[in-house]
Amino acid sequence: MIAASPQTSRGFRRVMRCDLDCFFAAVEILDHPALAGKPVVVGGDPDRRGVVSTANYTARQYGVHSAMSAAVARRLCPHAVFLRPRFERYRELSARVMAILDDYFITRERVSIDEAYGELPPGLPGCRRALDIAREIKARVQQETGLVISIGVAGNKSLSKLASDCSKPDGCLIIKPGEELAFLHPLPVGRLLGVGPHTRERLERLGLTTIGQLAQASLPDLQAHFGKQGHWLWQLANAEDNRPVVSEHGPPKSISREQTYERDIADIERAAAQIQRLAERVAADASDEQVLGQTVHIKVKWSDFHQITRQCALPRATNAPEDIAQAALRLLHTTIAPLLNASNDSNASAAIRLLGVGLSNITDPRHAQDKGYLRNLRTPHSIVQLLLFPDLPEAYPSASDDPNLPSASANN
Ligand code: TTP
Ligand code: MG
Ligand code: MG
Repeated sequence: MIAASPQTSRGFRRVMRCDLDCFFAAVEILDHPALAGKPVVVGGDPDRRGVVSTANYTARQYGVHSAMSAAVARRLCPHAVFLRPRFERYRELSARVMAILDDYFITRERVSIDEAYGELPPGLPGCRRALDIAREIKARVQQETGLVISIGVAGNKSLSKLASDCSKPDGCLIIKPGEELAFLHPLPVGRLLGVGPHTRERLERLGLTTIGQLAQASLPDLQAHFGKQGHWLWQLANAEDNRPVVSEHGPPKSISREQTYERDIADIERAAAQIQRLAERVAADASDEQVLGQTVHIKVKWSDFHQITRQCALPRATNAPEDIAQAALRLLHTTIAPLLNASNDSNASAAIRLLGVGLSNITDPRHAQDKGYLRNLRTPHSIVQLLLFPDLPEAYPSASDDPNLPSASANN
């Protein structure tokens, strides 16, 4: 049996997943209080093959759900109020919720407009209880935005997602270390991350209807039926998921600039001047991000829309404009100029429509993965958390010995 709670000498993981309740519909009700208590469906036009984005919990009682045809939703719940989405307003509230979450996490990973994972400091004696942090987040989201957020906390991402989903609406569910399998195994296999209706049917045909049965199944058999996915599902069923919470504030994978030209470029001097300009902008972006890159690429889209990229490695990582420009110009002269000259002779329609310059193989000299952590230091809440986290002791009592460790499961 796999150890379900990853407990190390530095404490056990506490991953929190936060997801707003019926987000788009909740915003509409917030902005139009007369809708309170009514079934509300947000999405496309029921008369024009529209699709439901979401429905509030009142409309869900009639069987309305995301991704169903709006016409079907109207048949199921004719007295519902049907509204078109207002994405700008949703983005604004999403940003406000994410800013609240940033006050609490070492790392915060936004996974969609209304949900994020956060990595709390590891569970150790004397630390702030996950349940108290979750309750405070719920209260602040309610007070500062008027929205309801549901929260799950567990030792890994997939469990915390399941916990928050199971807690909805307006829920908070903590899976304590050691309780993972008791929570997970009675659930139907369809609740597992990545198990859609098709995979669920195939699992059920093999007699695997609960997550517990999947956990007990033979791994080679699962791999034979489902390949790599079989191994992954078996791991999830055994509460094993080592995926880190990754801040989107980490270094970018690449930095690039490109420009489409009103008039196609047919001569190499004009192309070189543009490449120089784009390279300088890329260097400025890299410098703003405080990162270096060791691969430079250029991109060319010809007037017939055919596109090519060419890249080269630099001897060292850099964000100096002269290094990037020199490499990009060398690529232009060695790989693009011959094609441009050839096209001038034979095929005038192959002039340049778009040019781009990019920097990749990025490194952050300040170890950018700590950026989110440093950003958190600015806020009073995080400082409180850090003060509660003095030097990590070498040895400490087990979870069950410590009254300060997450000790309660709660709904609402
Ligand atoms: P979800 O968090 O999946 O759903 P929800 O917030 O509406 O409801 P729940 O309480 O179950 O979390 O999605 C967030 C928003 O994303 C949702 O309000 C509307 C939008 N969305 C779509 O536009 N289409 C979809 O198929 C889904 C699932 C969501
Ligand atoms: Mg949601
Ligand atoms: Mg969501």
